[in-house]
Amino acid sequence: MTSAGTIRDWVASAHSIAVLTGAGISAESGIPTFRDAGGLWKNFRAERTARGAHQVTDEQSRPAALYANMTPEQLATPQAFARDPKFVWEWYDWRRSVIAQAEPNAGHMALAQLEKRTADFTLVTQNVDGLHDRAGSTRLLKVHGDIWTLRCTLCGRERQDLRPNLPELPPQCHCGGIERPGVVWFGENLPPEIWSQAEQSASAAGLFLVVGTSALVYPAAGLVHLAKASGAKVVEVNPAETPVSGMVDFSWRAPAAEALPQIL
Ligand code: BV8
Ligand code: ZN
Repeated sequence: MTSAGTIRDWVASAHSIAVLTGAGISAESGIPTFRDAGGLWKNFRAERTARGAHQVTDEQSRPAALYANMTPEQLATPQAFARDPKFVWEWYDWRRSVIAQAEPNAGHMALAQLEKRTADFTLVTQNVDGLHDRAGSTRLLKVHGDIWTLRCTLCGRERQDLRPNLPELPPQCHCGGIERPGVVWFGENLPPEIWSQAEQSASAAGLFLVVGTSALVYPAAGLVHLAKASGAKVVEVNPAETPVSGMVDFSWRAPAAEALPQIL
């Protein structure tokens, strides 16, 4: 029976370690995941409904049906932004306000510790929340971007803006262009340089940890298959089964903040 002890041995004997994280590692910090019941979308809608007045005026101008059952996959797209940048920004501004109230948890901290103890370590995250940065991770590849980065859609200028609620939505660049969140939307390519480093780390890893992801979004989920095919020991940490649970060496049914400190 594979135990925390066995994984600690794999950690100790691995010449290089790579990790892939998803929204699940930030769940215990109070940030809704994309898919779980509460979910990033339903909370946003619930909160808007609760706020009442503001929503009423806007909604009248929006075909309610269009948004009623929109999914993150539809909202996090260049098409949705082109159609209604203010609405998409309200979702991202709401998410920024939720993330700003959150703290990195023991799962984030354990990975920052593991980095310090491992000569060849790479942390690949799908999360845009910045909690790995705040936990002290430095060998970090943010393959889906960062919600705290703003990029001008006209001149391309990028800037960091850590204010939980932006004064103006959509925010404007000094060139007059509107700014978009510095994240990768569905149908958009991942940043090539960062992606090739992620692929390189997965294929070189002796131990590959996949933490808190439903492994449904590609090409990020493909890293698990790449690591396995390259001979890595693959350990999944997730309270629920996922499409990769059947191909990993050990699937640990536990929350990240509970499991990860045990492998140090
Ligand atoms: C692209 C940023 C080239 C924005 C995000 C191959 C097959 C099928 C489809 C495709 C394919 N290749 C491309 C596609 C299309 C698409 C895709 O994968 N679609 C999916 C939905 C089928 N991929 C793309 O569009 C990618 N781009 O391929 O470009 C191209 C170009 C043109 C045309 C075609 C291709 C871009 C994808 C990136 C999109 N941006 N985020 C934002 O955040 O707003 S994706 C976003 O959703 C997240 O970053 C993350 O990647 C994903 C959510 O997944 P998770 O993080 O895993 O979260 P989820 O809620 O799903 O699951 C949480 C898990 O945690 C659960 O398993 C749960 O059990 C677990 N959990 C809960 N609590 C805990 C826990 N685990 C541990 N501890 C706990 N306490
Ligand atoms: Zn600009």
